[in-house]
Amino acid sequence: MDNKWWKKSVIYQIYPKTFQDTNGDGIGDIPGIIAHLDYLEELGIDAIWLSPVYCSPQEDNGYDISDYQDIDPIFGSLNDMDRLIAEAKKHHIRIIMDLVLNHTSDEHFWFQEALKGKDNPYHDYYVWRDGVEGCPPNDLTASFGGSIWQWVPELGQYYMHQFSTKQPDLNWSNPKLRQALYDMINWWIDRGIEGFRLDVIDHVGKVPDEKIMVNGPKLHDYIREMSASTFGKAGLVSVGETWSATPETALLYSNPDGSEMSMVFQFEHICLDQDPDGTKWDLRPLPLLQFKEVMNKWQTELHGKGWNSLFWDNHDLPRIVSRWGNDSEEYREVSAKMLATLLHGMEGTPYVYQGEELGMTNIPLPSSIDAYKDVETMHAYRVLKARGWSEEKILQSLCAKCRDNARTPMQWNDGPQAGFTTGTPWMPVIPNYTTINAASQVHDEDSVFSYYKKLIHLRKETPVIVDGAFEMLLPEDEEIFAYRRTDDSQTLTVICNFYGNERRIDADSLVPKGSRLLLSNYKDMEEADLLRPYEARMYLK
Ligand code: TEU
Ligand code: CA
Repeated sequence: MDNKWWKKSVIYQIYPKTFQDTNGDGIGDIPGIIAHLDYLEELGIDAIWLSPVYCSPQEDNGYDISDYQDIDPIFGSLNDMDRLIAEAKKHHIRIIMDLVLNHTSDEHFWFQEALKGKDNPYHDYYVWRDGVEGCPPNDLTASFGGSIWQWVPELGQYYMHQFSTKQPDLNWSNPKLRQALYDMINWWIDRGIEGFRLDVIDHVGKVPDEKIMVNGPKLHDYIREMSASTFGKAGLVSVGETWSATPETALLYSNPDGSEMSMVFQFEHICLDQDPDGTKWDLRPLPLLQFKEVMNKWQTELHGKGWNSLFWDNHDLPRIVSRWGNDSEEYREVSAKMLATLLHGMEGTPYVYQGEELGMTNIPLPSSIDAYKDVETMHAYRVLKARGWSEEKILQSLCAKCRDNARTPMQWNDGPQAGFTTGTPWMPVIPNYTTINAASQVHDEDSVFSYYKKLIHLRKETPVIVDGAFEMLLPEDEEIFAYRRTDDSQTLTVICNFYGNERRIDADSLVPKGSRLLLSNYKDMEEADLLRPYEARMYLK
């Protein structure tokens, strides 16, 4: 096994806006992260992936950057960032920054200059097409609504934006733009940043004239050039966000020769609980057999030749316990632990999204759209209305899937505003903070927090979890997710009852003789052949 630190590590994602406010303005900030480094060290994570804290008009909560080399005053200052890097290091925690390189904010200096004229040196940093007003170059639509083409009357040109109109796409075919991005990345590396998450990196090689948005012909050349000029050269960790990834492309992205990135986030499993011909709002229950096939495929096809990332949640996704677990009072903890066991026994680098380690839930079904704030949610509301959906049906769908679910304040304690702020939080706290919060879990051995802590430690102590070969057990079973990991000296067996009913199994045939129970989400094993609701077990031999 090679000694890359991130192969034995767990990375924790922080969405700074809702992690911890320290000055009462209702918005989380960098000093708030520094204040919780003890908590994160206690959990045992090795690195923080920090969602964007750069200067931004916050159209898309920081994924619209107006200055890559400064911190938005709502989050603090560059000085605070330097302090975070230094303090985190004392806690043995590395800082991974989010790089949004496919687009900037329209308020970025480069775009402001680009608007000044076709011969401005920054004009070609963005994607422009001449056209006739009212006739965009093609009919492609943007993620957050409307055409990807926005008319600028002063220039008689359209600029391209795959997300909101306030997020103009950068033109990666311009080598000057690419170099400017690499210089910026190196400036952060010099400040002590130890890794990067690359937002929608599979989009940067777009060829709009051929309607190619992802996996453009130059994509891998660009990534290799960037890596060789920046994080790859420095030997840092890098993770690409790639909704289009297949195991085949992931083998390129995460080639162990280090020429591209360390790993990518793939979303095949994440898209299974939607109508395959529809959008994420067209709900369907998770098809367990298909889910098992997908996980099996990624585990086996990347083994030894690439590297997986493992995640349930991030700032764009609903909370896993509400999604594929059971967030009722009775089963919330046990199902959150089951899902954690299922994921943390696999090969790859696990990511924990803030609050996941507490079993934080989705926002309860709201009575009106006013409960939500996200630009994607607002767009979806208009689209679904136009489809003729009832208010009730729309809200149910948004409740299940919208990104706001992940963006409520972190639940620190049962005091006012869950301890997140002394002011009014920019996003309301979920009322269940009185029972689901960090303060009540950190010292409770049976809490979801303590369970995550154990899983994180197990990865460090158990080589087979890091790089053992994966084998799916009971592939045809419609209720149980079970698998085995093996290397030369160890065998790990993971058995999870995915649902809330009891199930009989033949433990002897699944668990090798001489194995011991490493971890379980139930206190006492009553009967080896009986799995209780959401029961999860991890055995080691
Ligand atoms: O997300 C990529 C992306 O395509 C999302 O819009 C995704 O499809 C959606 O959230 C799922 O419904 C990244 C960031 O993670 C996201 O927060 C940004 O809004 C987006 O890029 C634009 O930068
Ligand atoms: Ca604040």
